Amino acid sequence: MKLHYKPGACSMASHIILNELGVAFELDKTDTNAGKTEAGDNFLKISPNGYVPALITDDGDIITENAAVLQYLADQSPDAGLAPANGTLARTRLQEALNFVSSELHKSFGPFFSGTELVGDARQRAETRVGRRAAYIEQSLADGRAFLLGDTFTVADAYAFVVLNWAGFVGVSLAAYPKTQSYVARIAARPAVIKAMVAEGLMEQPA
Ligand SMILES: N[C@@H](CCC(=O)N[C@@H](CS)C(=O)NCC(=O)O)C(=O)O
Repeated sequence: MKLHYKPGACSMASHIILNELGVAFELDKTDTNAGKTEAGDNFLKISPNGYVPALITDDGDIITENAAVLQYLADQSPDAGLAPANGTLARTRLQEALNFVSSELHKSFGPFFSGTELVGDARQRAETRVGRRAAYIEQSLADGRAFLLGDTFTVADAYAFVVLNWAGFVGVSLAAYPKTQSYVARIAARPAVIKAMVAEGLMEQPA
């Protein structure tokens, strides 16, 4: 398998899951602005929307969209328990969480990455919107559960972690959401996460 990624982008969720699964894979650092892959291919021919993640399976099929890539990866190794079985209510809950992370939490960070400096009222509005989405995560963790679906880490947690981790990067405080902060720290400590962050150049290898 090959994962097209950009350092620190949402594609890191799939990178984390590939590490969690311990399967063989290649990485291709992709320049979405230039539309070029590290190997020199035209990325728009691989992913017509021009964004990561794009996963190329061992059979050469191309899968895009975080929610689809993450579930595909989890389904390759069902014994790893990174997604509940298809057809169950628990799987629907996973899809509910993945869709929330994708269309609500992830997109709430859009204004911070628009390429235009975010100041004044526009920044305030964007911060408020991130805060609303973080508040929902906080509420989801209110019963003391360790992860979004309960006490088991799933692909939705990898995706939520990557997006929540952007808060520090763009200078948005999550201090009002202590359970969410602990949740982020808990996931950040996973060896698969550290490995992905080191490989993407986001942190040094811990001693
Ligand atoms: N709907 C897509 C969105 C993916 C997305 O927003 N990818 C960003 C990185 S987090 C990207 O590649 N942006 C570059 C671009 O749009 O040129 C998904 O869920 O996979």
